Amino acid sequence: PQTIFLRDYEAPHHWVRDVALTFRLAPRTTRVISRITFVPNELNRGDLVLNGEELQLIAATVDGAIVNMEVDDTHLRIASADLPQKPFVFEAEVEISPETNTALEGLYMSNGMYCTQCEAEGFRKITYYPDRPDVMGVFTVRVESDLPVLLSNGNPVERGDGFAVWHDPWPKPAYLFALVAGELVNHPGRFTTASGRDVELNIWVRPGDEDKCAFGMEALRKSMKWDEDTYGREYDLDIFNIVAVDDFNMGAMENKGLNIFNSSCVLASKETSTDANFERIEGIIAHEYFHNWTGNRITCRDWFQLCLKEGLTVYRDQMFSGDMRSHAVKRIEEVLALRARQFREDNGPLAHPVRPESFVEINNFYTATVYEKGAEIIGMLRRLIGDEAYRKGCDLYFERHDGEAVTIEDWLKAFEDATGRDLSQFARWYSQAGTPRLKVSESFAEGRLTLTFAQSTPPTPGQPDKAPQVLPIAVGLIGPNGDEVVETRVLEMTEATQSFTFDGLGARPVASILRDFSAPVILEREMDAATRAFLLAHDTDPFQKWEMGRMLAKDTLVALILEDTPPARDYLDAIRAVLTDDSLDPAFRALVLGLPGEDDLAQTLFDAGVTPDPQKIHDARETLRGSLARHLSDALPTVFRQMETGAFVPDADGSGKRALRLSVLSLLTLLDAGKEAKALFSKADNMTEQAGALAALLAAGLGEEELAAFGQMWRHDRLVMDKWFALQVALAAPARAADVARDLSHHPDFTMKNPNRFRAVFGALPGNHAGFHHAGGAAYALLADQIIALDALNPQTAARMTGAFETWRRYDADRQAMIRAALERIRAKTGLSRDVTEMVTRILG
Ligand code: HT7
Ligand code: ZN
Repeated sequence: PQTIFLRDYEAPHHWVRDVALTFRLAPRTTRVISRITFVPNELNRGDLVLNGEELQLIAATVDGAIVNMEVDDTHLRIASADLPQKPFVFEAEVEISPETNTALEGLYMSNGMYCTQCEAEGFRKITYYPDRPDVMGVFTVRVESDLPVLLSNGNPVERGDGFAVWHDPWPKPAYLFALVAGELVNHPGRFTTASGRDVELNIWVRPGDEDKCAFGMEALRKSMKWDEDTYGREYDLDIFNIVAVDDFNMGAMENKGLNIFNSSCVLASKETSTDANFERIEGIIAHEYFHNWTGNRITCRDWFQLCLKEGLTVYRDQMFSGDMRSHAVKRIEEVLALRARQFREDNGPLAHPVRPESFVEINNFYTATVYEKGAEIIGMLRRLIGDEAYRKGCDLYFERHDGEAVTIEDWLKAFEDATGRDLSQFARWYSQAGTPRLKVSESFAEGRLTLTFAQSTPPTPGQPDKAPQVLPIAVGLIGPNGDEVVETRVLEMTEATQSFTFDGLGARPVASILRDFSAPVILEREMDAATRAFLLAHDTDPFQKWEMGRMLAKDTLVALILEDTPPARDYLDAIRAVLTDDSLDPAFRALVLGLPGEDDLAQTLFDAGVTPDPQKIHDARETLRGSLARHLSDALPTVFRQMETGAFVPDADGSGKRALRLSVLSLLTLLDAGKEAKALFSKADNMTEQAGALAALLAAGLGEEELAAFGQMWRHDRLVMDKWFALQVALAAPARAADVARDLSHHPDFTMKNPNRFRAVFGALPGNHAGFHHAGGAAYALLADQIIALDALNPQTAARMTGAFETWRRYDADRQAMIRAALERIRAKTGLSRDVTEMVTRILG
């Protein structure tokens, strides 16, 4: 397959002025009639090059006349010599087959409903078009079908018997095109913008799901208000539609005025959704809505600039969620996710810069690095320049580039111009892959504390050498009596090695370094357990406070794994102090009680030069859970009762209490043979507690009956059944995990055609670390079989699943050989997609 390079970017030969599309919908014979006005690009004249895949061309003309054209599997090309050298109209009629489109890209069908997914390059499966984000056009769409609900982008202009016409006045790239047709019902709402525009809001769902839309609607209204208050950005159409679709490759899509959502990311009710689901839905609704400005009004020049819209929009949704809930808790959750997904990626064969320099299949670059590290970069920029300058730079960016398709350079230039700062070194964050290691050493003499930092970034594929990056390091100082003696200060590190001093200190303080996780680095700091416990007790920065508990837990687990050393009493007492401290937010206490995951521990051991043994890691974690349960046995029942919430409200307060209650329950279950968990399972009136109780039982090797009851109770609810599938695999005993997943893949409700269901089983399998890596390699072989089978239907989702193997070089020679064999078997499959081929090749290295 062909590799595309950033350095080869060339402007298109033709711009698009306007596009009129007519869709005559039929499951296997949809006709798409297009009328596109093209304008030659004076600065880069050449042939008309249109993308087109899986299209049956019926007819095409230029200004009404038949002209010579070359058509192959991927393009339609008309030579410049055969084209008018002024604006012209290209008309085409093609036929496509939505019903047989299992890749879920382009126009496809899901439960009898038509829907589209065009990002990144799906529009080319709908009609011939310059399917690249720098070509923006004004779309008018006529949808013809007998289905009752016919939707497209923009505002409705006409509705008649069997048809609807939509017009979107805002020029947009093809990847933001959307169409939906089906038997849907709506949950309506309204929003009046700051300037007085009255906007109709709708969430469209399958009949029966209408009682699960209220939370999403409220999240949408809050997002609209927040973007006005925080960024001065208003909505710009008369209507905003959201549609829930069951078969969807990712979470949601920000099509202009017509967001399409994976139903798991919008439908919510207390009976069927957990607190985590509610939080995620609120965040994703906000994310897609915020794209209206960061992505839609200002879009990307080319797909290498993906982080321009995704990193920024993730950062915006994170800040929104912090404002709606708790910034402290949100930040810890963000760091947990960043380390688990992005650091893991940055540390292995799939490492790539936030702005990659080449790709084979762009769908493989919707990664944690582009999204989450991209968001961290925005956070660092803001930390370095301050809140006011950040807003000034954003305002300038919006004012300067509205309606344009731009680059990271344009983004940074707005901040350089707004602040007068040179951001050329900062820009390395976009081009250098890998997670910087930051070593710190400390000295104290005559009231002066000196912190000396040294940064280095390990080699990553294609990038052997790295230059120093700009690191904002937030530091505060805690005096020996536990009081904060110096409040948070942001040190700006630009050199490979650099020292910073704090003067006028009476006694030697304890430094709290990298507060709020001010830069996405791995901090290497020598620190004894007593100092960690001191900061856990006294740090005023919630992230650092949590981090100290985390490190104590990690050290305890590593000592258990390597030397069988039982947990130190000091550690257990420190955890008890947090658990029983009523002045602390329950959500925070739950986070401190949570132990590092097995994958995290495997990486920690590998970094320390030890080959991880997955079973040993699993056993050590279970041993520590047992020790904690016994040590805290008197406190657990009390906290369990204190955290009862009464009526279910999916807010920060309620979800925090339930999180702590369930963490406690998971330990209690190890002591009471599941008595409390069984009782909670049967009386719970909400999914958080019902699924939490079931998880506690399964983790303790109990809960057979409850599992069966859960499956029976929810057999008609596809989203809850996804939980039923996933829990069994995630919490299976390591020796049984592959068998459980295999058996579930033969369950009558298992289908490969639904990505949510596939992920529930085969996304959960690598999540069961000791199960996935169980000796013998059954899980590796099973996952490889499944990826091969899925690839024939849905290459995009199949390619994502290969990431399970990205850490293969951590393990022993036997495991490496088995994983290599699995990957090579996938790669050898005839007809393998470009998506999976690229991923497997990169992972093998
Ligand atoms: N911008 C979207 C990314 C996306 C996507 C969404 C659904 C299906 C396939 C997709 N390919 C790319 C989602 C977002 O980041 O908001
Ligand atoms: Zn996005």
